[in-house]
Amino acid sequence: MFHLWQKNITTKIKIMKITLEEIKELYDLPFTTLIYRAQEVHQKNQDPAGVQLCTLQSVKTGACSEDCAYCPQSARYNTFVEAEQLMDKCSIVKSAREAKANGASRFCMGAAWRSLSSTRQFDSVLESVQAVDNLGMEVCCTMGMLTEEQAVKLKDAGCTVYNHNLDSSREFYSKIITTRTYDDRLETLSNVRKAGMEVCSGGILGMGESIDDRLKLLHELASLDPQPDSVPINALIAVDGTPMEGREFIDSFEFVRIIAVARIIMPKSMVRLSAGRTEMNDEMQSLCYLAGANSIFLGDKLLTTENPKQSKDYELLEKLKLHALDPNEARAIHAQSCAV
Ligand code: SAM
Ligand code: DTB
Ligand code: SF4
Repeated sequence: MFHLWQKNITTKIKIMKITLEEIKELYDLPFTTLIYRAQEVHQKNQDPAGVQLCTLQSVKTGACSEDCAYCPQSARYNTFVEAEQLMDKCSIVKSAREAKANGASRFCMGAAWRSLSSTRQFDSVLESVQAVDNLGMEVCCTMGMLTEEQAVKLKDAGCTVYNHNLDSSREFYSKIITTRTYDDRLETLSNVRKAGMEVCSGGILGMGESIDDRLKLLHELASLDPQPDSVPINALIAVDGTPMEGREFIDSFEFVRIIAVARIIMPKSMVRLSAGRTEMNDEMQSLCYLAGANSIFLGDKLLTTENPKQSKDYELLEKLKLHALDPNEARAIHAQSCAV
């Protein structure tokens, strides 16, 4: 079945359009065959022992006007998050230096905004981006909706990647967010591409969506042309005070299957094991690596919630004899698919 949508053309890989039906067939394969297929694609298209290490810093926390049902930073829910102003350049650079010293190659700045609406704050973000870029780190931002003009300014300041998740299927999206639309999301992704930044886009699993919703999300992501450079797969962290409070953690095998399908249909993308790793034991995370995940967030905190201890992550990588990917290696892998 592999040859149906993926065909070697000389040395380059041409991504064929995959249908939702084909994605469903993959998802329903016997687990052993699915993992085998994912490994086959992984070994051919990625450094099989490389894991990209990214660090997150929340540079503006809480008090967000949006109503994303999963998010502890929405002003509409009463959660543990305390709102903080936009961090200044010096504090951001200090945090980036620490991340670099700890082995991270990508520094991702997150802001709880609907969009970058204030000129003063946007100018401050541009200065911080430039300063982190000067440290020689790969700079990523995730700050809500962007116009094409803003995207160009961010890119010119040294931001190489923009994270903006589709989060779920088009149908399920309107059940978890009412303050913006799926098309708003797609438009920002298109502006990011037009500006020449890399696209990082993925979603969240375990919010009450069906398996079909998850596969439709993968179909949307894989149909972006070019495909996203990285695909973060988050497991919902059900935070008290949000409408998701008390929701059970996603089934491990359903999660691993999604990682494997993502790897098969987006062979050149970095597949990032994102939120929810504190709930996953070493065995489950190893299964995710086996299924084709090759990127994680390193550091004790995500934006506002906990992440595994860094020392614990390094211990597991060592046990599995996996190594940290340097930024150029990760970029070179994806560049091959973008050249087609
Ligand atoms: N405000 C920006 C936005 O919405 O694009 C950037 C920050 S937002 C927190 C980035 C992503 O974090 C969301 O799109 C969602 O996928 C993920 N996220 C937020 N809260 C989460 C939670 N409780 N569990 C898992 N993932 C979560
Ligand atoms: C992504 O997909 N996951 C990260 C990053 N992109 C910005 C954020 C996860 C946030 C989890 C909840 C929190 O810590 O606030
Ligand atoms: Fe705001 Fe982003 Fe959280 Fe939605 S996910 S409430 S836009 S910070």
